[in-house]
Amino acid sequence: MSAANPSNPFTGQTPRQHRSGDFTPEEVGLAGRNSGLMLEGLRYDVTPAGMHYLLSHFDVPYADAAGWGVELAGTVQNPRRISLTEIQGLPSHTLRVTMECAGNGRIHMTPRFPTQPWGYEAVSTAEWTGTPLSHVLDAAGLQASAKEVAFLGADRGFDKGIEHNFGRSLTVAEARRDDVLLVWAMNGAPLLPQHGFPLRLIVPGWFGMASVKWLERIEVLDEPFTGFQQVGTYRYRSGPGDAGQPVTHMRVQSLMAPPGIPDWYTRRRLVERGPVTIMGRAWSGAGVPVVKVEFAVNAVWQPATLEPAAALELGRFAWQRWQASWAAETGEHVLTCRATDAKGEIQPIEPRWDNAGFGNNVVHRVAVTVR
Ligand SMILES: Nc1nc2c(c(=O)[nH]1)N[C@H]1C(S)=C(S)[C@@H](COP(=O)(O)O)O[C@H]1N2
Ligand SMILES: [Mo]
Repeated sequence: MSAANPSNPFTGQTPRQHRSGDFTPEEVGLAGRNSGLMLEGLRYDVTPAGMHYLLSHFDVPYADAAGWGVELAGTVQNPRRISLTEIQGLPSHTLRVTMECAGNGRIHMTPRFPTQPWGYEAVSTAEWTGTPLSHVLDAAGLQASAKEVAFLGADRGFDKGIEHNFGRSLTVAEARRDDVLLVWAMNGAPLLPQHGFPLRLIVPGWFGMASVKWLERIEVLDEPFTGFQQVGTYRYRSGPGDAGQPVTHMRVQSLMAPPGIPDWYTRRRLVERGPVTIMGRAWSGAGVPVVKVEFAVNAVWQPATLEPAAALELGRFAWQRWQASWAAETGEHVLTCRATDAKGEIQPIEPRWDNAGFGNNVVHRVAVTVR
């Protein structure tokens, strides 16, 4: 560690190296703070708030709703502060949205990048109530030169030696979509502190990092946003030297609720022989519906029954239920599911490499013993 900059004790940190095998104490510490959806929770159409997956980079801010407001700044006609009460007075609606962390599936890449060690479980669905962001952008009055809108949270910390508030941006066109919401309620109740109380952004169809929590500042920019969470991470990169491509929408994906009962430590499943109904969920990004789910026992594929995508606005961004029948025979088995979306994208059988483990939509496999 360098002593050259006493105001930043993290500048001289050794870059993290990819690794295999045992998890580091740091990875285990992050896994204890940031929880995943317990896969049995896939049975709920809407994930109960306390079961919703969680990812917070820094500390959860201790926030007071009474004094909360959002600073509107940058290339706007009326730079101003808009209070939470004023935002809540704007026309509101509720959207059912499936949100997935871009790092979901990271531990299935070998070697893995040491950070939040997600398996399959960083995904959930909630009903978010708020006002379209466009109402607030209209109140500020965007100037013609505006290109991007940046969203800054109240949480602050360091990553790779850089001190910053968590912040992300969208192009003006994307930010103006009527499904991009400023949200104050989750599943009909005020946001929980860890999910962004008292106000967050929800960007349906995108990976979770776009949905900035504890939103306190909106900055309209004439040029691309260069905040750390926009340019220093969330890029698909083949290796450390690659500039890469931005991580944006979710990829086609499916999961199953593991059948039977688990072993406490290994999570291996025990199922009784005979007919078993397997259920799960499938989704994709950018509001693209899933059109096919397949289910395999020991790599022999069969079609699953798939609930059609909701035609209604309420469910356009929500996962779809699927189910399949299995005549379970005594022995050891591997169950697998995979989805295909309306654009013809299909989940890969083996993970695609990414330097930081982003965007892994490899098929879900569950090992089962039948007795
Ligand atoms: N301010 C702020 N917003 C944030 C984050 C954060 O650390 N700080 N994490 C992002 C990431 S990476 C994800 S996946 C989602 C997770 O939202 P949840 O914790 O409500 O499930 O929030 C996003 N918004
Ligand atoms: Mo994330």
